[in-house]
Amino acid sequence: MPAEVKLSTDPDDFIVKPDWNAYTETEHATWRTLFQRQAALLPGRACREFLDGLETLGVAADGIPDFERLSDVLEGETGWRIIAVEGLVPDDVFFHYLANRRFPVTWWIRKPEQMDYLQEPDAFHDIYGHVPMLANPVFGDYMEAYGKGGLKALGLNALNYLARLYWYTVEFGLIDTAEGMRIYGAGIVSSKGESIHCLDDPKPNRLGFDLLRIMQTNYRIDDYQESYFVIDSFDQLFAATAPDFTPYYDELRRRPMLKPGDVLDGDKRF
Ligand code: HBI
Ligand code: FE
Repeated sequence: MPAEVKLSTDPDDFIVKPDWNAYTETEHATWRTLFQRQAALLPGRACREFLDGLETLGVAADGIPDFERLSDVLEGETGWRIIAVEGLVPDDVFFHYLANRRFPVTWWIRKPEQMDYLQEPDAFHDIYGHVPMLANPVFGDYMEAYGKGGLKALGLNALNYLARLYWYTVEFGLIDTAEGMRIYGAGIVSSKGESIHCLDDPKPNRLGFDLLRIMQTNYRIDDYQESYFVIDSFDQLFAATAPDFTPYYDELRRRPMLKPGDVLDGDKRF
């Protein structure tokens, strides 16, 4: 970790200890409904690594998982642990967690009237969406490297660029597999509507992964994505993001910013 980064706050201050027994039957029922909706949709849509992760970790339909137990199983797979938090944490704290193979999981779950849309992450998005991929060794390494890169980006005033990489990969990424186009992004697999939109709707662009192109591209937080970026493999993603980004940021400052729906001549289209 770069020594020059001094955290704004003690990262331990954001960690909470939710009492699993305090979840209500309504809250577990919300989890079950969301889980079953996605379980009906995701075979043939989500990538094998995600579906394997759910199974390996025992993330299941019965109810909101016990965080400590889930964390212990995950640690046995890849050394990652989950920590419970109230919600969004400051950027530097978020990156510090990732750099140390800790994934912050929001402990609360949405209300029954919010099944289809949330502005902020909740336990279903964070656990169902993000945690299964952390059981994959290559993806786990990518997330750790992203955290280290995030701390570095803060020192270089380049957070806006790096945040787009997270958005278009970790949250809304697609992968081209031998069986066809598949989802790995947490923002998609935790959303019924977007799980269908990203693969079945002809409107959005599905463009080949291109690191600098992604970091030039603004994203929308208020609607389904207009563009998705497609990787060939998790090894490709890890390798492309391994170099020092400092010269990339210099290059990006010279490039124009792109709108979410823009398509360039050089883009590979799927
Ligand atoms: N905090 N708990 C939490 N979860 C996030 O996904 C998150 C965050 N803080 C900041 C943040 N994400 C973003 O700044 C990064 O994606 C860049
Ligand atoms: Fe997320």
